[in-house]
Amino acid sequence: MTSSYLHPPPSPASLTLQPFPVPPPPRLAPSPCTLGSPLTHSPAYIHTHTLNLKNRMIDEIMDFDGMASLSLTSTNDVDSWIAQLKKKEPLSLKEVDNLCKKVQEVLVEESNLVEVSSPVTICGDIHGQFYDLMELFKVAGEPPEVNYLFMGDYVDRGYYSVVVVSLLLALKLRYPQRVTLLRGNHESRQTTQVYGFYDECFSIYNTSAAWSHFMAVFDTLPLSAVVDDSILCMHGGLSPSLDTLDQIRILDRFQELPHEGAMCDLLWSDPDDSGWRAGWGMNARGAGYMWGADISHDFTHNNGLECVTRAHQVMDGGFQWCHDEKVVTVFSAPNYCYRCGNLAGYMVVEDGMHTCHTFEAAPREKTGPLMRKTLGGYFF
Ligand SMILES: [Mn+2]
Repeated sequence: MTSSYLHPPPSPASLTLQPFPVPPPPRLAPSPCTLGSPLTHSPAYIHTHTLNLKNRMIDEIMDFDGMASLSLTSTNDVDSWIAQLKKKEPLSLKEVDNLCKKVQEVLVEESNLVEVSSPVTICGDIHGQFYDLMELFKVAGEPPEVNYLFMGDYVDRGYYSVVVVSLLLALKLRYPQRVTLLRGNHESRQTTQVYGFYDECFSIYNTSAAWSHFMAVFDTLPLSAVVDDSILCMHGGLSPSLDTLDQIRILDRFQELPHEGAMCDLLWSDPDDSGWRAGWGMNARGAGYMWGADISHDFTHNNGLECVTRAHQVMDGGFQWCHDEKVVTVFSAPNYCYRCGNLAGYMVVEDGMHTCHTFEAAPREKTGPLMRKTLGGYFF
């Protein structure tokens, strides 16, 4: 595979820029603030799950290109949800419940490591920046015309996490083979209770029920993807507990994001570009590791990969390569938190090439109310 990409403007500081460092998650047993529970594999759950799958089988029809699809009525429902969400109007609580239950049925069938074929457009953090997600679709194309792989962090920080994550889940439900959604470290109970999503759910629905429905979906999101058997994608990065792709495949991901271990590292780690033999190091975030270029070289070589594509860190130029071009960070929230001034990036993989592109934030006058009472404290 040949590669072709544009280098961002030099910005040595951007690799380590952490304008909003995430405090370490407490390394404690579940506390009283850990609301809700992961998927319960009780006999009752399994019974319901089996029934749901059976109903889905009955509902399914094959659409024009052979994809398993929802029944005509359901498809119309999902299309109307998508149209409503594109207008920035949240779904009703009942619709959120319905959407979350249906999309879980799709997600539980996916591997921890989703195998994706090009052409596909790979994106990093979105963080509730609705207008900027619309800008991405305007610049890079919309599903289903363009296949998308999102690498997590759909919620928190921005003003419109509810409509952003609802829209992405609805697109996943509508076009399951054309949209891939991975889990980010913000798709967790603990992080969303600190960085805005819980409060936004509560302010819209006057109950924590919608938040609980979304959390149940987050517990089913895949952890990683591999594009054309060549580009490994995840939100954070590598783990000292993972030497092979098969070790990712056998993890039990159906749970709240743990504070340590392989699943945690995939969603929290960052590359360390300080020297060739950096090895494994502590991560100042308090979760995940820092890994050096030596690790990237060995991991890609041993697993027959061209490179690792990940998100998780804001990049001034929207994307940035490191580790001798074995690792690229792609961040898709332009002007992160409406004040960082960064470009956003995305990576297009097609015809055996991968090319990074950038886009700017949507016009400021369209970004809506600049302060929301329930969110202001987390920004300033
Ligand atoms: Mn992140």
